[in-house]
Amino acid sequence: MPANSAPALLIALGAALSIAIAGGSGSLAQPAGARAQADIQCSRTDMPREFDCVVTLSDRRTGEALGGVDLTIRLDMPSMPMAHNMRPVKATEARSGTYRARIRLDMLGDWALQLNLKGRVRDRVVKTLRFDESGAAPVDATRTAPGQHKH
Ligand SMILES: [Cu+2]
Repeated sequence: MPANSAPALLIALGAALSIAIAGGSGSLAQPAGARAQADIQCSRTDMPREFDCVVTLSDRRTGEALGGVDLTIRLDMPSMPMAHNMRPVKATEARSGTYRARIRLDMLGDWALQLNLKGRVRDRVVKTLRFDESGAAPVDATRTAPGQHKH
């Protein structure tokens, strides 16, 4: 048996312990390295293919609202990557952690909304929604097969 195995184990335990302590104290400060949980709800407006979206951002670990984030939304149709050259939409913060954006789609159907967070928190979350005349609902992205729609 190697003579140094016991000290090595102690060092490993010490490292694990200090990581746990650092992780615990990290929740007290704001969120360097915080990961975002995003919820999005879009509703139709009076304009064709135009929707008002409300995005709620929170810290995935602590559940705290993520205010003061620079949020931009990119739009793409998963069934036709790059087919729609949509201008990214910058969201405005309505209240802490709640952001609004009005989006105008080329067509109805399934769209992936890529939420790009910068500033206080840097992260990227993709939500796929199905937009139709009545509004928008979440889509299981794995069920969106290519080639399902034609232009
Ligand atoms: Cu399309």
